[in-house]
Parts: sequence; structure tokens; C-alpha cells
Amino acid sequence: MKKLVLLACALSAGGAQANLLVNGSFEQGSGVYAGGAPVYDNLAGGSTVIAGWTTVGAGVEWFRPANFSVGPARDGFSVIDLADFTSTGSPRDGVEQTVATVAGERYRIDFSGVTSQSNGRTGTGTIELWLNDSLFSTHALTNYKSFWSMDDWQDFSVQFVADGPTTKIGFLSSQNALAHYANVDAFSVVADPLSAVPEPATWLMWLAGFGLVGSIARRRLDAAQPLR
Ligand SMILES: [Ca+2]
Repeated sequence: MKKLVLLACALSAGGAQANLLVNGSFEQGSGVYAGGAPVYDNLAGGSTVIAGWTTVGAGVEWFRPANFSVGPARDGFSVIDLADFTSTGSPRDGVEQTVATVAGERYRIDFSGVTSQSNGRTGTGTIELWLNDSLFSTHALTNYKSFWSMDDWQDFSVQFVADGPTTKIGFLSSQNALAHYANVDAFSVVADPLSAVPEPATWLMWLAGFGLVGSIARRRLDAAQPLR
């Protein structure tokens, strides 16, 4: 049994995939946060202040929920609002980053979002996932509250198969920022191989199955032995 446990641990450790995104939690960057100022940073389109990311459209708001006595962030301290408050949502605002991929391989994108009805917003929000400048999927935020709390994050997971050596990934909003919040955090892109190594639980089921078959075979063999 000890060998089985060791095997399960080894498989579990080997199954962890690295996040291909740089700074997927929006914790690193320059600008006002470099000095630790307790304010949000309103970033226009084309900004590379958030490490690893480029803002598009009218940009985003980069902030720490704790500075507004709400939160916590889904991961770490900082999040972004894809619906920048200066934006009308046309054409789109948000952040983009290009990651290295292998054509034909599958990947999984995970991210989290939260919205609210505070400050005149409707309590709805939509996150658009764009791959190589094409809309791939849309995700509705439904976890609103009548006050701005940001304590009820909604988690999303999407799979895609890459069609080239790089994939540009965009998290965008096409909504009027004065009517919606689309606060997001904890983005990750990981390899999700189509021919994945089975999970440890699957291995253990297989091994248990082999043991059962072996046991039945032994019993049959015993039963077939002539009496001496
Ligand atoms: Ca974060």
C-alpha cells in the first residue's frame, strides 16, 4: 500500500502545469503601485504598466480592493476592472497577452470575476475571451450584490486547442463602464494535453482492478487444483 501512496503522490506532483501567462494575478507592475500609493491606477489603452499585459481600447482600472475597504482580491492583492470608468465600451477595453503554444495542443484558461449594483451599475457584467483577435467565448457575471463587496468571486474555466506557435489571449469588455463592473483576477493558461496522464485516482482504480482480477484468477486456479 505504501508503494501505491508514493505512486499517487508522484503522479499528483507531476500533473501540476505552469501558468503560461506572466503576472496572471496582476500583482506586478510599475506606475502608482510601484510607490505603494493607496489609490487605483486608471490605465489608458496601450499601457504596459501592468507587467506582462498590454491594455487595449480605453484601458482598465487597476486597483487593490482593500484600498476601498472591499474584497479580498481573488488572488493576492490587486485586480482589474475591464470596464474602465472612462469607457463607453466601444469598441472594447481590457488586457491582452501573447503566450507560446504548440499547434494542435489543448490548453485550459481559468479566471475569476465579480460585479455589483453599487454606484448606479446594473449588477451585470460580461467578460469576453478573445483568441488571436477573434471572439472565443463570453462569460456572464451573475454574482452581483446591491453593494460593492467583491467577496463573491465567480470562477470560469475554458479549453481551447492552439492553431499556432503563439496565441494572443484577450480578456475584454464591450460594455458601458458606467452601467457595469467587470472586475477580474487570477488568470491562468495551462497546458491541458489531450493525451493526459491519468489522474492518481484513476491509476489507483486501475491498480485495484488488476488486484481484483489477479485475486479471482488465483481463486479459480486454486479451485482447479486436483485434490491430493
Ligand atoms: Ca490578484
